[in-house]
Amino acid sequence: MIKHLVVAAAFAAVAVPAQAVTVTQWNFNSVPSDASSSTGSLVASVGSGVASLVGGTTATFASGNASGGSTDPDTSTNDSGWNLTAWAAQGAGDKSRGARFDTGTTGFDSVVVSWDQRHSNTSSRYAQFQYSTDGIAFHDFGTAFAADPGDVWYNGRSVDLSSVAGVADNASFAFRIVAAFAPGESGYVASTPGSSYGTAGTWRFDMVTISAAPMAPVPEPETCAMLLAGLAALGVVARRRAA
Ligand SMILES: [Ca+2]
Ligand SMILES: [Ca+2]
Repeated sequence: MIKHLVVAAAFAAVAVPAQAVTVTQWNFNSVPSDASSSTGSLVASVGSGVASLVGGTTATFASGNASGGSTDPDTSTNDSGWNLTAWAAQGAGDKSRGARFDTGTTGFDSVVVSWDQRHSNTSSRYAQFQYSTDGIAFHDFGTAFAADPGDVWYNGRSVDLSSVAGVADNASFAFRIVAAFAPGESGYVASTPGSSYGTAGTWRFDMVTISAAPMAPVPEPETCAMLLAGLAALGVVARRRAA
């Protein structure tokens, strides 16, 4: 009886998937609140990580509430988004400018990244998500996210990296979101139809979130041996009792 319970418990521990948790998140809001969206913070609001600019973009903080708003539960005047501009010239620098986030995934698997993103009318319509497993080389994941039109928040953009080798349990994991040429073309397209792409357009980020599942600790070989020995002993006792 005891043996059966132990075996059942062991299988249950293996079969139940760990719940996803928020590993790192940026809401870009000032701490403490200063009631101004034009001031904000690049310090992660949950966990830790580094947010940085890629390829010559510059950034300010601007409202997370304007244009319909992000999903930030803080809808006060302190709700900021990270507002990027200074994009590459038309026809140049495909996938070279945007935002980068270094978080690492040590101790976690089933990694999902999500974020809210507002496109201005003249900003690049296409936003390509890229990941890195060494912090150096970045690889496209999926096709680019497309905005149509601009001056709108596209909330809950999400990529599921759980099947990508090297993403789980990796201190060097990083990702970036960069402006991409229109598919099959040699230049950018503005987010709003009829507008012209401009280097002064803006992308605004909010609620950049890394969700993942804590990995079960891997038992040491000695622990496995002890567990098997224990089960064997229980089996002997059970047989003796049955005899
Ligand atoms: Ca503020
Ligand atoms: Ca915010």
